[in-house]
Amino acid sequence: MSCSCTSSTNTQNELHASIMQKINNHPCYSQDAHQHYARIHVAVAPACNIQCNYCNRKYDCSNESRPGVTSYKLSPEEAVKKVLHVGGLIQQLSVVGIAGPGDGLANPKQTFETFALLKKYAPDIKLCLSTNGLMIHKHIDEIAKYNIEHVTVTLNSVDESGEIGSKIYPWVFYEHKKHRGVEGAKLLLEKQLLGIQMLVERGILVKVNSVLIPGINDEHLPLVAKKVKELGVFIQNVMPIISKPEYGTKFGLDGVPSATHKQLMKAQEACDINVKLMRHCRQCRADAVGLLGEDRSDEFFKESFADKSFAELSHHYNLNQRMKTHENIETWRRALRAANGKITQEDATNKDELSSTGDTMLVAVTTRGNGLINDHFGSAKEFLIYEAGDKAIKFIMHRKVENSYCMGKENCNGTYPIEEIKNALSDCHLLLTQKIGECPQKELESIHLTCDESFADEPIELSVLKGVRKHFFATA
Ligand code: CLF
Ligand code: SF4
Repeated sequence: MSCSCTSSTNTQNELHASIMQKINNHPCYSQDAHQHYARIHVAVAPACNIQCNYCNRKYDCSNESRPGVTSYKLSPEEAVKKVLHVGGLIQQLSVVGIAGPGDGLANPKQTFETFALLKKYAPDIKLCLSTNGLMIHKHIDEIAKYNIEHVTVTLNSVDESGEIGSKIYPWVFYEHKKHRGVEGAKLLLEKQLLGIQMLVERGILVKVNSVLIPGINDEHLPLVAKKVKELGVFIQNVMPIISKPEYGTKFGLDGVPSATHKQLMKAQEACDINVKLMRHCRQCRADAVGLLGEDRSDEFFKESFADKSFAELSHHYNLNQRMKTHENIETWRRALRAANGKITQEDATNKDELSSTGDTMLVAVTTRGNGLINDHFGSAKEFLIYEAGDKAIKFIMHRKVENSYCMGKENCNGTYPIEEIKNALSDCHLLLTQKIGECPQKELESIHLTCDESFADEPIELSVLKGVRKHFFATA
């Protein structure tokens, strides 16, 4: 006979194990998985039922994408053919998401037809949906029926008065009527909270995306985080608004600027107390393909898969080979974990958990994936940023730059775009990279950034800890 507290511990352990199993190979829900597994978005959902002031319908849904890029639209059949085609070539592909270009649940027919076909032809792949949350309550049974284990809801405000929401959403279209201003914002919030509650009750893992809009909801986001925690949401992703007049959005035209790294770090710090945060989002497009840090969408033209038969594509998808590839990835991850040891403190909310002196540094890393420091400084277009002390480290964010330092022989005009990189890394103390030339190293030293290539091809996390100990704590 077992006592009740033992059985409740067992239930909790089982719940934890089932969640870990669900997120293990989802690159967005697991920070660790994003170095190893890829996702594909299929652009089957063109329409939307609300208007966000940071969105221009000419482009993709900026709740799960960056504005300024358009995707080609796909029918459900074409979408599934694309998944089979890509999944055969990029075997780390583990998730299919529907994230626009409009809202998945404003296009329920296309969305659920796609998921139904995926269940049939690609049964090993995870299904993921992103939505503004207005219509979840109407489709909750279909979401459960197709075993969609991951749903992202964009929640930018929980202000019941509708004041903050009305500055973000000029209108909401619901049951044949356009609801404007405060009325629309209140209606949207009511349906979002109801929808999230229903998803959580069904055991579906919910991620909340919150767009950080300085001057509008930045001070309010900790309250969103608090609500998100109360609702049992798995993870929150605070995404900085990307805003420029040329994107043609209301905010862009009104001169609202993009949120800065500093503003994002401040907002993350304020929300971190309440909820587990996703910090590795790449604000990818509605037809994104590949690992989160890379964009391979332009490699896959419609002509390469649309006219092929499902039989031919299923053969190419090769379930058995994919299974073996995923087993190999898991073997590699186990080895990597053993090498890195227990040095990350993703839940640390104060510096003492990272450092015996209370001092921490920011460390930038260049990588092409697989959990290693395996990218040259010259070719890096993004940097992983860790906060590190002598005891432990914590992943903070990634930072992208428009241009890598070296633009390749074809594009080289004798100039090197270092200023943008210096700005992106201005608050960092250490750069760990596979290789860096003397000239850029001198440039970076001018902003007090130490460069070290002695950890080339080594596991990232262990190297970050060893790196700060070597350079700043003298305990290596
Ligand atoms: Fe796509 Fe979104 Fe699923 Fe991921 S993205 S639908 S949960 S599979 Fe990921 Fe891209 Fe960020 Fe989205 S990095 S924008 S959080
Ligand atoms: Fe645009 Fe997405 Fe907002 Fe719809 S939900 S208006 S597609 S950002």
